Amino acid sequence: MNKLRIVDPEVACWLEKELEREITTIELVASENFVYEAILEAQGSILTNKYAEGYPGNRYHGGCEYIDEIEKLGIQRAKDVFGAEHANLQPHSGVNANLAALMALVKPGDTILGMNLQHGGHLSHGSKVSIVGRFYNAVAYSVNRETELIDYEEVEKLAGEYKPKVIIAGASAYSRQIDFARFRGIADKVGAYFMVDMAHIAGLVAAGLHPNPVPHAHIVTSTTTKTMRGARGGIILCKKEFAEKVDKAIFPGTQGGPILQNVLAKAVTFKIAKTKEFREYQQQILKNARRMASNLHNCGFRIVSGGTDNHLMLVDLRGLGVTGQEAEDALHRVGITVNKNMIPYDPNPPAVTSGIRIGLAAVTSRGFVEEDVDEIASIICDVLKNIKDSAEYGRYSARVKDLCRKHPLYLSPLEAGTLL
Ligand code: DSN
Repeated sequence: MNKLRIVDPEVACWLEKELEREITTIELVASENFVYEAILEAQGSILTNKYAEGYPGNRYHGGCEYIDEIEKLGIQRAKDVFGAEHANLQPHSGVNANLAALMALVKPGDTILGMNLQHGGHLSHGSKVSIVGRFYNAVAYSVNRETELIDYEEVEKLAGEYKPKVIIAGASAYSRQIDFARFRGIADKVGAYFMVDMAHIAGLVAAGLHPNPVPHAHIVTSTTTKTMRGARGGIILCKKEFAEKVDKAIFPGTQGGPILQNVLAKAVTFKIAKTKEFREYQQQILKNARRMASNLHNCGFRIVSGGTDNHLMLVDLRGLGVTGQEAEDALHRVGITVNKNMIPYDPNPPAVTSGIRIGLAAVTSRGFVEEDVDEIASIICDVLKNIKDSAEYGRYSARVKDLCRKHPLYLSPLEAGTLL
């Protein structure tokens, strides 16, 4: 940061503050993570200088001989990790990946069927406030009111009724495994394409700890952040028959030049994803998530759907008479970061909510194990059960700082190991 401090001390100061925040607080936002230092180096590299519209061997700018090698390597690694026939590493983000995937499969005005945003889906799966909801005739499926699991019977019923051209599976706030084979069966029945957005669970999929959607879906999109713990940005995986359409939907369809430092970082992400340490990391995420859900349950909180199969959970706070916003604010004051989140059939609006979402990927990157999760859960429990008693907040903050000191950021076993 030496140069940045000289050139722009004002933003350098805020950047240092953000680093301090990350080091001194407990990060439980389910879509966030702490990347490997190799990823930071790749994303801060001189590839930001380069333009390379097009694809390896077929560019619209000169001087791409090394870029081509990097992108080809990244594509090959992505295909290896997920068993895909084709990969595109250029989407700037998960939403860009979803837009391009839809552009490759359907025309504006066509009907698509995705998961209800308020039941755990993503904005870009058809919400009216997203460009996807404006371009396409989006219909949404729900989770069952009793089980809070995806209602596959409703998916089938809606698919029969609306005859969508694409059915989308994948979620931002769903803690259970998704039955991709069942989705594909429904899609085949009505002649729809099947698309999966695996952004949240991609790391678990890469490690073989969540069923892989790639064999079932026509197109799979993802980000390489979240559980992948890698580059900022999106990817698209697909069968060979969609390769050309997908590539054209990214460039020139919806993007210009790729962000090459991110493409480089994606290549590194996929190299790391093949290591034994990465698999162990993903296993620990699952152990930590289960431990958190069981501790919060024992403390009297209701976990949506009764538990978790992945890295996250939704906590229903209605029993405490606390809203999601109040919980987020109170936890923030003691140094624990979560986000308020709608629970299925939430009586409160999105800006208030009745729940919080908790993810374990980031703290697991710091080296937190089950006994540390016990302490986080105990702090959450104490804060939320005594939310009005702010005199106690100092004590809770001290417990948070103790945990952060125990597991300093950016000194994980993987960094210390022989790989990087
Ligand atoms: N939907 C955002 C989240 O899950 O936090 C990002 O994908």
